[in-house]
Amino acid sequence: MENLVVVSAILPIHIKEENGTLKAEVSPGGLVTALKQVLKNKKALWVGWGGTPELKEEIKRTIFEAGKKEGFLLYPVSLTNEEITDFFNGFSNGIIWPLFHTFQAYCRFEPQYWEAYKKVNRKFAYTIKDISSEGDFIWVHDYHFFLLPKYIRELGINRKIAFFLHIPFPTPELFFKIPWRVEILEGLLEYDLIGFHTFLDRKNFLDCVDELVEGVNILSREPITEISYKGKRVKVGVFPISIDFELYDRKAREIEKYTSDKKIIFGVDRLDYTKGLIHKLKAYKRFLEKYPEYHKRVIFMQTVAPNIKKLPEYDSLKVEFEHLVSDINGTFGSIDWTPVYYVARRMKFDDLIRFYRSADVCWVNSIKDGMNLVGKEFAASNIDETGVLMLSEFAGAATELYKDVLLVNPYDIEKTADTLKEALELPLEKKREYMKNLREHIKKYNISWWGNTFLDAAFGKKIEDFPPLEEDYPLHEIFKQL
Ligand code: GDG
Repeated sequence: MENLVVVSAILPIHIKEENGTLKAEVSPGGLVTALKQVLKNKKALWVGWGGTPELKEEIKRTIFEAGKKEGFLLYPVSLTNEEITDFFNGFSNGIIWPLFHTFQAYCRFEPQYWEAYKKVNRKFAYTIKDISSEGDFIWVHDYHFFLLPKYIRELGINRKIAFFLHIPFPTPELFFKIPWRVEILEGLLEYDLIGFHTFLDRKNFLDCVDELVEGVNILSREPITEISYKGKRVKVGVFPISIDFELYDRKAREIEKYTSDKKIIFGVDRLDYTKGLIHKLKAYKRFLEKYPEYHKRVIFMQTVAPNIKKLPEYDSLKVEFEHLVSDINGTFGSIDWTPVYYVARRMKFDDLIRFYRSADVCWVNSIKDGMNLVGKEFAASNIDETGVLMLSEFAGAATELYKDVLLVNPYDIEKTADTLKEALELPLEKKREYMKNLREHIKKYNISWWGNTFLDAAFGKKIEDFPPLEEDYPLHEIFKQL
């Protein structure tokens, strides 16, 4: 039997300890949103960090049971406190995440981070060896695992291994700063397929490979590029990720619209400097200064979901963001009007859909973003087709949706303020035309399209080829150990 084994740094459900008790929590972020929709009720084994340093039997079982309830087979890997600090917060989120999102100044190129990165990639390689069998397909996700296929191969395991990068790939100028740049590229080239969101990401990757790796031959062939390297062929493709259109559309039809005498501007982001939250507030403030006729006529609702990454940049971002919110509310607000409604917690899914459905403008202001699913979710939920998507040029989604959105450059505060006004005043026929086009596009190129296109290129398979997760599914050897 050929199984699908999925690897991501964090499982979709992780354990959190609160006042001495263990709680299973849904992990935030786009990777989980997307993969949950592809893998739900599929007999795929999902491997990742379980959220705690120790993996006692009780924790393993809690994760396993919580996963099964949601329709997933989850296999937690433990990380020591040192690995959480150096691999997760250090190399992955203190070097790769900022650099690949053009925040070079936030990078801390510490050699011990690199050592931890190698160690944890090796640890995952051993896990894959233990839990997979010949003929299984291994699907690895994101920037935490550039070296994983190399270590899997070193263990003598010859499985098909494919990789998808959920974040952008930087230009050579940025990538070359990494002291371990060649090892990273050589590690990546051990995958059978490498997938990116956009053609620009793929181009940047190929440019870096071309400059830095000896003995590669890039054979340009569309739609999938092939590289010959060490006697084998590596495929490199573009697979723009998407959402479960039907889920958002259906949910929106079940939920009552939020009515208000004010226009609703809506934003929902994880607390992350890449999302352009500070620039967004500055542009909103400028809008209120320039266009006082909108005072008391708009509500700006911004949800900022907490980030699992524990780094000083996120603490200072939160402080700066909250300072700006109070500055705007203190400057322009009155007893009957709060200009910014700030939600500092994860919104319930139903509330999220309600705001997507009701918003006049949904505002995605990323400084840099691999894709960004928020705009796509908004369009799928905006069933009345009256909302406008204001989208940063620097989100991968812009390369796909640019014709039917109002594009903004988040650095251009003045123009973004004007574009917000334009969005609020867009004639109804134009709004309908844009939203209709967006919805048609996202309905066609949905998450199943993404999953199928990727799995087909990687393994010659479709999602449907993997059997469903049955209630009484006989547990794989690995689960018997739990
Ligand atoms: C990475 C890449 C790429 C957010 N707040 C709440 C909430 N969310 C959900 C959104 C959306 C997801 O989290 C965020 O996804 P994004 O795509 O916007 O961004 P990242 O988390 O940075 O994801 C990104 C993605 O991977 C997939 O490849 O698109 O570029 O950075 O689904 O709805 N959900 C709920 N409450 C919240 O408060 N329920």
